[in-house]
Amino acid sequence: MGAEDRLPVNVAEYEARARARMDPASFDYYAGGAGDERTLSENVLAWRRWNLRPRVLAGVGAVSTATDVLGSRLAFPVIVAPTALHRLACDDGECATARACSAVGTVHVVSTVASRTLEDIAASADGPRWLQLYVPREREHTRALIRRAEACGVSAFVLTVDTPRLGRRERDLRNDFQLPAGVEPVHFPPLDPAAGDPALGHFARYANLNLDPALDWSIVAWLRAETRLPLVLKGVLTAEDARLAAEHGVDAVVVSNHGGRQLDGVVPTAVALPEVVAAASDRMAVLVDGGIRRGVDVLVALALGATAVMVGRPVLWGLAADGEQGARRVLELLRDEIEHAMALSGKRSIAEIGLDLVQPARV
Ligand code: FNR
Ligand code: LAC
Repeated sequence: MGAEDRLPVNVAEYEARARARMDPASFDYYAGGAGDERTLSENVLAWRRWNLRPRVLAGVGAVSTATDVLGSRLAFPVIVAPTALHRLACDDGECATARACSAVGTVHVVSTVASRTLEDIAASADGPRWLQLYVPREREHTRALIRRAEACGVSAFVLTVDTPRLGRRERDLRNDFQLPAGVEPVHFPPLDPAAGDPALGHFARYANLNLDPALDWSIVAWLRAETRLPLVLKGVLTAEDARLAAEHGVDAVVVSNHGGRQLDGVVPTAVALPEVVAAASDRMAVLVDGGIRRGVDVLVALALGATAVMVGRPVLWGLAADGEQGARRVLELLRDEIEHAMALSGKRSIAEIGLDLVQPARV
């Protein structure tokens, strides 16, 4: 049996398969980060700077990975992060992702930069489903998107706060990354080809025109007045901002550096997580994403105080390798790795995972 015939056995093998199957510029858009890609690689390494402290004879005949986040039931504590343009990976795009999430029992966070409409996504699979928001200058646009999302059964909104403008991704500049024919951010207004900074590639120009760099904390009150659904802020890396988020009454934050795609050199999320948890986890849920590739990374995140994690690229690799089935299998691999690591470290439920499970690696 050749390597191409058997199913990948981990996320890294899905990445290799995605690389072999995708158009190189689209792969680079998914895989790449800002600047020297320091934060991109440090995100992955930082989870591995923790070791587990397993307990024995803990009666792990039955292990449950289930948990709840903001009223949504998760079969395991991994949420699909909002990522743009799933049709770069497979034709069904976000509709395939929605079916994969529904099959495994987790939340799909749909990006504002989706390449399938919210209505088509909602028709493809039952939720739970949240919508990530980028807020352009014309607030009417966001108001209309919120109404559409509510009509589609979305159960929370995720405001991304680390992107007043797009990060400088050198792979995309080098490739002059263009959207392939037929793949579009369907929730953005159509691009005027003459608008925006001509020094940037087509996609970056398009994205920047749909971001409001002047956003400040007053947007939280504006969103609160627009919707009664839970509000999550994604992209918080400091205790200061976590406290402000709690004071503004948000329901959760995601400790995130956008997968290393925004400001290169910012702190890896595994390092930022403890200070955010200390500042605010008594007042709101704390989620985390960035560089999570293994079930044991998820155990470390939960031990450090996260309620659940999000994964971005792993799901894109699954989609690119094998469409809906690939995305589903990536999520199942993570679920099985979490269950296995819980059994071998003596944890029967998510609630039993605490700070005593980890210690800094000293090798
Ligand atoms: C993203 N991310 C992102 N975040 C967001 O809020 N809105 C978006 O549209 C996108 N788009 C996007 C596209 C691609 C190709 C990637 C890789 C990422 C960031 C994403 O939600 C998440 O924070 C990171 O992907 C987490 O890091 P990992 O799991 O990819 O390492
Ligand atoms: C990205 C944007 C769209 O990371 O969030 O490419």
